[in-house]
Amino acid sequence: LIGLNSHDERERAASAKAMCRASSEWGFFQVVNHGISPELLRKMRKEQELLFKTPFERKATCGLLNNSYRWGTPTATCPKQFSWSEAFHIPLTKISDQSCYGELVMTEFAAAMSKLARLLARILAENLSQQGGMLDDICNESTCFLRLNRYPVCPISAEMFGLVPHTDSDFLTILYQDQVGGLQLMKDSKWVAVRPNPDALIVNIGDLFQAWSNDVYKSVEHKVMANGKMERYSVAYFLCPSYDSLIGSCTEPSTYRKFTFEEY
Ligand code: AKG
Repeated sequence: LIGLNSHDERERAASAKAMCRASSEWGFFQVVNHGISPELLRKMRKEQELLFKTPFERKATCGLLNNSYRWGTPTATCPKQFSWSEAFHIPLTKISDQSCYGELVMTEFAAAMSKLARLLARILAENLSQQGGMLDDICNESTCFLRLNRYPVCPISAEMFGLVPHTDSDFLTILYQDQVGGLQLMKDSKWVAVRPNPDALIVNIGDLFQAWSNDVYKSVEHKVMANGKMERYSVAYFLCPSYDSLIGSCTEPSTYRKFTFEEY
Protein backbone atom coordinates (compact mmCIF):
# COMPACT_ATOMS: atom_id res chain seq x y z
CA LEU A 1 0.00 0.00 0.00
CA ILE A 2 1.83 3.09 -1.25
CA GLY A 3 1.05 6.75 -0.55
CA LEU A 4 1.32 9.33 -3.34
CA ASN A 5 1.23 13.13 -3.51
CA SER A 6 3.48 13.83 -0.55
CA HIS A 7 5.11 17.28 -0.48
CA ASP A 8 8.16 15.81 1.22
CA GLU A 9 10.82 14.88 -1.30
CA ARG A 10 12.16 12.01 0.78
CA GLU A 11 8.68 10.53 1.16
CA ARG A 12 8.11 10.84 -2.60
CA ALA A 13 11.39 9.04 -3.28
CA ALA A 14 10.45 6.29 -0.82
CA SER A 15 7.05 5.85 -2.53
CA ALA A 16 8.69 5.66 -5.95
CA LYS A 17 11.13 3.04 -4.68
CA ALA A 18 8.33 0.98 -3.11
CA MET A 19 6.34 1.19 -6.36
CA CYS A 20 9.24 -0.04 -8.46
CA ARG A 21 9.97 -2.86 -6.06
CA ALA A 22 6.32 -3.98 -5.99
CA SER A 23 6.13 -3.79 -9.79
CA SER A 24 9.07 -6.13 -10.18
CA GLU A 25 8.21 -8.53 -7.34
CA TRP A 26 4.40 -8.59 -7.52
CA GLY A 27 3.40 -6.75 -10.71
CA PHE A 28 0.72 -5.15 -8.50
CA PHE A 29 0.49 -2.48 -5.83
CA GLN A 30 -2.19 -0.30 -4.24
CA VAL A 31 -2.03 3.50 -4.03
CA VAL A 32 -3.61 5.85 -1.49
CA ASN A 33 -3.53 9.68 -1.54
CA HIS A 34 -3.82 9.26 -5.30
CA GLY A 35 -5.58 12.59 -5.82
CA ILE A 36 -8.89 11.21 -7.16
CA SER A 37 -11.61 12.44 -4.84
CA PRO A 38 -13.81 9.94 -2.96
CA GLU A 39 -16.78 11.89 -4.29
CA LEU A 40 -15.80 11.32 -7.92
CA LEU A 41 -15.23 7.63 -7.21
CA ARG A 42 -18.67 7.40 -5.57
CA LYS A 43 -20.34 9.20 -8.48
CA MET A 44 -18.62 6.91 -10.97
CA ARG A 45 -19.78 3.84 -9.10
CA LYS A 46 -23.35 5.15 -9.12
CA GLU A 47 -23.28 5.81 -12.88
CA GLN A 48 -21.88 2.35 -13.42
CA GLU A 49 -24.70 0.77 -11.48
CA LEU A 50 -27.29 2.82 -13.42
CA LEU A 51 -25.70 1.82 -16.70
CA PHE A 52 -25.87 -1.89 -15.93
CA LYS A 53 -29.45 -1.53 -14.73
CA THR A 54 -30.58 0.33 -17.87
CA PRO A 55 -33.22 -1.80 -19.63
CA PHE A 56 -31.84 -3.83 -22.49
CA GLU A 57 -33.99 -2.07 -25.13
CA ARG A 58 -32.64 1.33 -24.10
CA LYS A 59 -29.05 0.05 -24.15
CA ALA A 60 -29.65 -1.26 -27.67
CA THR A 61 -31.12 1.99 -28.98
CA CYS A 62 -28.36 4.24 -27.67
CA GLY A 63 -25.68 2.13 -29.33
CA LEU A 64 -24.19 0.80 -26.11
CA LEU A 65 -24.29 -2.83 -27.11
CA ASN A 66 -22.35 -2.34 -30.34
CA ASN A 67 -18.97 -4.04 -29.91
CA SER A 68 -18.69 -2.67 -26.42
CA TYR A 69 -20.59 -5.20 -24.32
CA ARG A 70 -19.77 -8.70 -23.09
CA TRP A 71 -21.78 -11.09 -20.99
CA GLY A 72 -20.06 -14.31 -19.93
CA THR A 73 -17.68 -15.89 -22.40
CA PRO A 74 -19.34 -16.66 -25.74
CA THR A 75 -16.45 -18.91 -26.82
CA ALA A 76 -16.36 -21.03 -23.62
CA THR A 77 -16.89 -24.76 -24.05
CA CYS A 78 -16.64 -25.68 -20.34
CA PRO A 79 -17.20 -23.89 -16.99
CA LYS A 80 -13.46 -23.36 -16.49
CA GLN A 81 -13.36 -21.09 -19.52
CA PHE A 82 -16.39 -19.08 -18.48
CA SER A 83 -16.31 -15.64 -16.82
CA TRP A 84 -19.44 -15.04 -14.72
CA SER A 85 -19.56 -11.30 -15.43
CA GLU A 86 -20.68 -8.63 -17.83
CA ALA A 87 -18.61 -5.68 -19.00
CA PHE A 88 -18.69 -2.53 -21.09
CA HIS A 89 -15.50 -1.71 -22.93
CA ILE A 90 -15.54 2.06 -23.53
CA PRO A 91 -12.73 3.73 -25.54
CA LEU A 92 -11.94 7.21 -24.15
CA THR A 93 -12.66 8.63 -27.59
CA LYS A 94 -16.23 7.25 -27.42
CA ILE A 95 -17.29 8.38 -23.95
CA SER A 96 -19.11 11.48 -25.15
CA ASP A 97 -20.86 9.57 -27.99
CA GLN A 98 -23.15 7.74 -25.59
CA SER A 99 -26.43 9.07 -24.31
CA CYS A 100 -27.27 6.30 -21.84
CA TYR A 101 -25.15 7.30 -18.89
CA GLY A 102 -23.65 10.29 -17.17
CA GLU A 103 -20.95 11.05 -19.68
CA LEU A 104 -19.83 14.06 -17.66
CA VAL A 105 -18.96 11.93 -14.63
CA MET A 106 -17.32 9.33 -16.82
CA THR A 107 -15.31 11.94 -18.71
CA GLU A 108 -14.11 13.46 -15.44
CA PHE A 109 -13.27 10.02 -14.06
CA ALA A 110 -11.39 9.00 -17.22
CA ALA A 111 -9.39 12.26 -17.21
CA ALA A 112 -8.41 11.77 -13.56
CA MET A 113 -7.41 8.13 -14.13
CA SER A 114 -5.48 9.14 -17.25
CA LYS A 115 -3.47 11.72 -15.33
CA LEU A 116 -2.73 9.26 -12.54
CA ALA A 117 -1.76 6.45 -14.95
CA ARG A 118 0.70 8.75 -16.71
CA LEU A 119 2.20 9.89 -13.42
CA LEU A 120 2.68 6.29 -12.25
CA ALA A 121 4.09 5.15 -15.61
CA ARG A 122 6.49 8.11 -15.61
CA ILE A 123 7.77 7.30 -12.10
CA LEU A 124 8.27 3.65 -13.06
CA ALA A 125 9.98 4.60 -16.33
CA GLU A 126 12.31 7.04 -14.61
CA ASN A 127 13.44 4.26 -12.32
CA LEU A 128 14.67 2.43 -15.43
CA SER A 129 16.73 5.55 -16.18
CA GLN A 130 14.37 6.33 -19.02
CA GLN A 131 12.84 9.63 -19.92
CA GLY A 132 9.31 9.32 -18.55
CA GLY A 133 8.22 11.77 -21.25
CA MET A 134 8.80 9.09 -23.91
CA LEU A 135 5.68 7.38 -22.65
CA ASP A 136 3.56 10.35 -23.69
CA ASP A 137 4.56 9.63 -27.30
CA ILE A 138 3.81 5.93 -26.96
CA CYS A 139 0.57 6.14 -24.98
CA ASN A 140 -1.84 8.73 -26.33
CA GLU A 141 -5.54 8.98 -25.58
CA SER A 142 -6.68 7.35 -28.82
CA THR A 143 -6.35 3.74 -27.64
CA CYS A 144 -6.86 4.00 -23.88
CA PHE A 145 -10.17 2.71 -22.55
CA LEU A 146 -12.31 2.05 -19.51
CA ARG A 147 -13.76 -1.36 -18.75
CA LEU A 148 -16.79 -1.37 -16.51
CA ASN A 149 -17.26 -4.76 -14.87
CA ARG A 150 -20.25 -6.19 -13.08
CA TYR A 151 -20.06 -9.58 -11.38
CA PRO A 152 -23.64 -10.75 -10.65
CA VAL A 153 -24.37 -13.13 -7.78
CA CYS A 154 -23.43 -16.60 -9.00
CA PRO A 155 -25.84 -19.28 -7.78
CA ILE A 156 -24.03 -22.15 -9.53
CA SER A 157 -20.82 -22.81 -7.65
CA ALA A 158 -18.20 -21.10 -5.51
CA GLU A 159 -15.58 -22.43 -7.92
CA MET A 160 -16.80 -20.35 -10.88
CA PHE A 161 -14.60 -17.56 -12.18
CA GLY A 162 -15.97 -14.03 -12.25
CA LEU A 163 -13.13 -13.40 -14.67
CA VAL A 164 -10.85 -16.18 -15.93
CA PRO A 165 -7.09 -15.97 -15.19
CA HIS A 166 -5.38 -13.54 -17.55
CA THR A 167 -2.70 -10.89 -17.81
CA ASP A 168 -3.46 -7.41 -19.16
CA SER A 169 -2.04 -6.73 -22.62
CA ASP A 170 -1.75 -2.96 -22.08
CA PHE A 171 0.99 -0.83 -20.53
CA LEU A 172 -0.50 -0.20 -17.11
CA THR A 173 -3.93 -0.71 -15.52
CA ILE A 174 -5.60 1.13 -12.63
CA LEU A 175 -8.56 -0.57 -10.98
CA TYR A 176 -11.22 0.88 -8.73
CA GLN A 177 -13.08 -1.93 -6.98
CA ASP A 178 -15.88 -2.02 -4.44
CA GLN A 179 -15.57 -3.72 -1.04
CA VAL A 180 -16.88 -7.18 -1.99
CA GLY A 181 -13.52 -8.74 -2.89
CA GLY A 182 -12.76 -11.61 -5.24
CA LEU A 183 -9.66 -10.38 -7.07
CA GLN A 184 -6.68 -12.73 -6.76
CA LEU A 185 -3.19 -12.52 -8.20
CA MET A 186 -0.48 -15.08 -8.81
CA LYS A 187 2.61 -14.93 -6.60
CA ASP A 188 5.18 -17.74 -6.43
CA SER A 189 2.74 -20.15 -8.13
CA LYS A 190 0.01 -19.46 -5.54
CA TRP A 191 -3.15 -17.37 -5.77
CA VAL A 192 -3.17 -14.46 -3.31
CA ALA A 193 -6.43 -12.60 -2.53
CA VAL A 194 -6.33 -8.80 -2.74
CA ARG A 195 -8.10 -7.40 0.31
CA PRO A 196 -10.29 -4.41 -0.70
CA ASN A 197 -9.32 -1.05 0.77
CA PRO A 198 -11.88 1.77 0.33
CA ASP A 199 -9.14 4.42 0.03
CA ALA A 200 -6.94 2.59 -2.44
CA LEU A 201 -6.73 2.08 -6.18
CA ILE A 202 -5.07 -1.06 -7.50
CA VAL A 203 -2.33 -0.69 -10.09
CA ASN A 204 -0.90 -3.49 -12.21
CA ILE A 205 1.75 -3.80 -14.88
CA GLY A 206 0.60 -4.89 -18.35
CA ASP A 207 2.41 -7.12 -20.87
CA LEU A 208 3.73 -4.17 -22.87
CA PHE A 209 5.29 -2.49 -19.85
CA GLN A 210 6.93 -5.80 -18.99
CA ALA A 211 8.40 -5.96 -22.51
CA TRP A 212 9.39 -2.28 -22.49
CA SER A 213 11.08 -2.68 -19.10
CA ASN A 214 13.04 -5.68 -20.39
CA ASP A 215 11.18 -7.92 -17.90
CA VAL A 216 12.14 -5.79 -14.89
CA TYR A 217 8.46 -5.13 -14.16
CA LYS A 218 6.13 -8.13 -14.23
CA SER A 219 2.78 -8.53 -15.90
CA VAL A 220 1.18 -10.95 -13.47
CA GLU A 221 -1.72 -13.33 -13.97
CA HIS A 222 -4.87 -12.43 -12.06
CA LYS A 223 -8.48 -13.61 -11.83
CA VAL A 224 -11.74 -12.81 -10.09
CA MET A 225 -13.69 -15.46 -8.17
CA ALA A 226 -17.48 -15.35 -8.46
CA ASN A 227 -19.54 -14.67 -5.34
CA GLY A 228 -22.66 -16.63 -4.35
CA LYS A 229 -24.11 -13.89 -2.14
CA MET A 230 -23.17 -10.43 -3.35
CA GLU A 231 -22.77 -8.72 -6.69
CA ARG A 232 -19.53 -6.88 -7.29
CA TYR A 233 -18.49 -3.88 -9.41
CA SER A 234 -15.12 -2.70 -10.62
CA VAL A 235 -13.86 -0.27 -13.23
CA ALA A 236 -10.46 -0.49 -14.89
CA TYR A 237 -8.55 2.18 -16.79
CA PHE A 238 -6.18 0.73 -19.40
CA LEU A 239 -3.19 2.84 -20.45
CA CYS A 240 -2.43 1.64 -23.98
CA PRO A 241 0.10 2.50 -26.67
CA SER A 242 -1.17 3.90 -29.95
CA TYR A 243 -1.61 1.19 -32.57
CA ASP A 244 1.47 2.13 -34.57
CA SER A 245 3.92 2.33 -31.64
CA LEU A 246 6.78 -0.06 -31.80
CA ILE A 247 7.38 -1.55 -28.36
CA GLY A 248 10.80 -2.93 -27.56
CA SER A 249 13.01 -3.16 -24.54
CA CYS A 250 13.91 0.37 -23.51
CA THR A 251 17.38 -0.72 -22.42
CA GLU A 252 18.71 -2.66 -25.41
CA PRO A 253 17.52 -0.93 -28.57
CA SER A 254 19.60 -3.04 -30.92
CA THR A 255 18.37 -6.40 -29.69
CA TYR A 256 14.86 -5.71 -28.58
CA ARG A 257 11.84 -7.90 -29.20
CA LYS A 258 9.72 -6.02 -31.65
CA PHE A 259 5.99 -6.21 -31.84
CA THR A 260 3.31 -3.68 -32.29
CA PHE A 261 0.29 -3.25 -30.09
CA GLU A 262 -1.98 -4.06 -33.01
CA GLU A 263 -0.42 -7.51 -33.44
CA TYR A 264 -0.89 -8.20 -29.78
C1 AKG B 1 -10.06 -6.73 -15.99
O1 AKG B 1 -11.05 -6.03 -16.26
O2 AKG B 1 -9.22 -7.10 -16.85
C2 AKG B 1 -9.83 -7.18 -14.61
O3 AKG B 1 -8.89 -7.90 -14.37
C3 AKG B 1 -10.78 -6.75 -13.55
C4 AKG B 1 -10.42 -7.25 -12.19
C5 AKG B 1 -11.44 -6.96 -11.13
O4 AKG B 1 -12.61 -6.73 -11.44
O5 AKG B 1 -11.06 -7.02 -9.96
